[in-house]
This record gives sequence, structure tokens and C-alpha cells, in this order.
Amino acid sequence: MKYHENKVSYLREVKSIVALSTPTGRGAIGIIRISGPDCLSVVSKNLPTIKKWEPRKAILTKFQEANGNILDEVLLIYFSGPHSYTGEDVIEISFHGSPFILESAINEIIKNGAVLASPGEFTQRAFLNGKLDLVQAEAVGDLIASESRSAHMIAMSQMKGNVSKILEELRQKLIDFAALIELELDFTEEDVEFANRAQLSNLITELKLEIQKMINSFNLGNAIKRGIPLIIVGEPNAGKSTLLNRFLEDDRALVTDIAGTTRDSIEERFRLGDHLFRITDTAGLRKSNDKVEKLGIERSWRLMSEGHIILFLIDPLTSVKKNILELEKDIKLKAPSAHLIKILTKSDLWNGENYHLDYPECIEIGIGSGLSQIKSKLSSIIDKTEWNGNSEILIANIRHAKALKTSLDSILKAEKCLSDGSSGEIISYELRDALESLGSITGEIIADDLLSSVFSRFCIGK
Ligand SMILES: Nc1nc2c(ncn2[C@@H]2O[C@H](COP(=O)(O)OP(=O)(O)OP(=O)(O)O)[C@@H](O)[C@H]2O)c(=O)[nH]1
Ligand SMILES: [Mg+2]
Repeated sequence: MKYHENKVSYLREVKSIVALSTPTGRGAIGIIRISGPDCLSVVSKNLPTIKKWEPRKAILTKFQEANGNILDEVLLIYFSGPHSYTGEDVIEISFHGSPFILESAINEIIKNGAVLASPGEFTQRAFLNGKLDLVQAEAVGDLIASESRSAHMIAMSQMKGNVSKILEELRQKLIDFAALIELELDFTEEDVEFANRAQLSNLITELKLEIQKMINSFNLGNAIKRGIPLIIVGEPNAGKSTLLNRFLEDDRALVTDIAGTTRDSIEERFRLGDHLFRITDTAGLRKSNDKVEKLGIERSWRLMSEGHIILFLIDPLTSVKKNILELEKDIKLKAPSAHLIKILTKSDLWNGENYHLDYPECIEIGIGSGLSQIKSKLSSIIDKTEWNGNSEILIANIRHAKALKTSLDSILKAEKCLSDGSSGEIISYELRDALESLGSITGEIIADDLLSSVFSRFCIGK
């Protein structure tokens, strides 16, 4: 089902929804939100003292149960539709944050005709009522989930409409051209060309570059949103788990002097400055006949290919230079685009020795030293990335990246048709496909099941 059909079916059966918008559990206050066309009548029995609903004014009143019992003294605000988050009439009621009070109040409101909201349903209604496009609606979810300043910045930029604006500009250019080509189809007898082919070819080149740039930005955008993948690798006993524990300031991983202690990978997260990192300790790399250890080592190699940054740990006291060089070569082959940071471990055991001749460009770490150098290096790598946090847009949503890819494929096909001298009909078909994929990102054109899957990832009450 397409967006407009979806909207019609939604408007036909719309009911008021209610949900707790603050986290469950005890708190100073708990906010219940109600949205829908009959929002006022749904709560009027519980709030009998309110005679006049003045929008956007805080009202202190009593919330009463059906049997007349006063459940709580509450503070509420009424937003009259369409001037509300959802575009419908909305009431937000602040209760004292007792789970008993909040549950009882929700039950009362449901008894009076509202239904419990499903995840993201408030935002879904905002989208269906044209208050937000789909990219902005998804940004609301990302904003709530953001765990670092950089993830927050991406979500804010998306919510402000920066991504939507660029997509809309691209779409508009394509629409103009597709329309001209389609006009030609009405005049096939006369053999006229409304759409200048050289201009179309320039436009296609421009769109290809723009879209490819956005697709490329997904790697970094996704890393920043979910946590930048940082993988610790090296030979057994190099000190990998020790370093993980130092990053986390916790004894998370087992550390022993037995080579092969870590068998399965261990993933944790930590924040450094504005960024969230996803750090993984891995099984030491060596040839092993042990079935379990072999599986762990295979996993270490697999994880490397997904790493944005790889910390390669070398214990110079026990390592053989030739093996380390080979390992480094293999790591670079496995993860050609990752940043590799080489680290010489256990420096407290070899103070005074100059291992830098054997292993140049390494950071040294030992008991109680070296961690701050690694952290500065991590920060400088991220700060040097092409994204400066403001002007450039970053694609951080896999749905957007996939739709951009589909759109690029159609544009490439249109380009081929153009160079083959194909008919306007075929070119316009490909351009329409590209437009449809671009339109699905902001929700201009969207299937029903996709819409549900977007909003099902939200929390209830948003
Ligand atoms: N003196 C000293 N010992 C260290 C240092 N880092 C690690 N060790 C010791 O080296 C041994 C191995 O450390 P781990 O952190 O378990 O090494 P690993 O790389 O995780 O080893 P596997 O899990 O077997 O691959 C332990 O006995 C640690 O206490 C260090 O900086 N200085
Ligand atoms: Mg270990």
C-alpha cells in the first residue's frame, strides 16, 4: 500500500492513543500523553474541574477515577491540533511518578475510549499528518537513542531537515527532467526533443556524484551512530584483554599468562570525548589445532574486516619480527580501509631497550602508562575524518543507504540508455524508478509494511 492509501485508511479508523512517555519505574514525575481527535472527551470524565481547555497553558488540576476517587494532583498542557507534535489534539499530563498511579491513570483513559499506543505511534501520526517527513521522524528515534555528542549531532542535523533538503533538491531536478521527457512522448509523431540530452547527461553525472558521496558517508555515519568499531588484535598473550580492561576501567575480560586465554570475542562500549566506541577484544592470532580456539581466531579475522580502527598489539619480548611483519601484511589485506594503530606492549618489562628500530611507528604501553597516547591517537583519527559535524551531511540509516543505492542503480541504467541513444520512454522509465527510490527515503512514496517496520523500532510513548 502506498503512502496516500495508508493515510486514508489511517484517517478512517483513527482513535485516540495513550501511553506513558517517560520510562517505566518510579520517578519524580511520569508523563502520560494522549493524542487523537476525541482526546478531550476521552479525559474529560477524569478531569471534571476543567471547564475551558486553553491550549499551551499549564493547568494544575485533579485527576479523578470513575468512582470519584482522586488519583493524583496533576499538571497538564493541552495542544490543540494541528498545532501539536502529532498534528492532532494532544494532552500531556504530568503525574507523580508512581508506577501504581501511572498504570491506574492509563487504565482509566483506556476505559474512556482511548487505545494503548503502539511503539512510535505518536511520531507515526506526526508523519501521516505531514508534521515531519520520514527522515525527520526516524531522526527523532535516533535522537532518543543517541549516546554520544557526535551521534546526537547527526540526529539533530537530520531532524532539522538537512538530509531531506538535499534529497528534495536532487528529486526536484530529476522530476523536472522526467517531466520534459514524458512530454516528448505525447509528441512522438513530431519527433521533437524537449529534454536536452547533453543537459540530462550533465545532470546524471552530478546526481551520480552526490548520491555516491552520500552512500560512502554511511560507513562513518553508521559507525558514529552505533559506536565506532575498534578491534584489538595480536598474538596470544600480547596484552589485548589487559588493554580492554584498561579502556573500560573494569576487569571485564579474563587475563592470565596462559597464551590463548581469550577464545571468544568480547564487545563493550566506552565513550571518549564526543564519540562512542565499540571495542572488541579478540582471540590471539596463531596457528591452533584446538577446535574452539580455531573458531575464535576465525572470528578475530572476520571482525577485523568490520573494524574502523584496529589496535595491533605486539609484545616485543616474545615476538618474532618476521611473524609480526607477516601478520601486519595479512591484517592490512583483511581490512584495507581500517586505520591501523600499532602498539608495543609491556614496556615496563623492557625499559631502556629500543624496540622502535624493529617495530617503527608504534605507541608504547606498559603497566600504568601509554593509554592516554592511544586515546589521543583515536581522537585525532576521528577528528581528521571528512565529517566536520556541521556542514556535511552523513547518512547514518541503513534504510536510507539502501534506497540511495537502488536509486543510483536506476540512474546508471538511465545513463546507459542515454549513451545507447534509447528512446525517451525507456529513459523516463529509469528516471521514474530513481525518483521512486529517492522518494521512499523521505516517505513521499512508501509501502505500508516499510512504514510499520520503521516505527516498530521506536519506544512506546514516542
Ligand atoms: N608486565 C606487564 N605485563 C602485562 C602487561 N599487559 C599484559 N600483561 C600480562 O601479560 C599476560 C597476558 O595478558 P592478556 O591481557 O591476557 O593477553 P591477551 O593478549 O589477552 O592474551 P590471549 O587472550 O591469550 O590472546 C598476563 O599475565 C598479563 O598480566 C603489561 O603492560 N606489563
Ligand atoms: Mg585475552
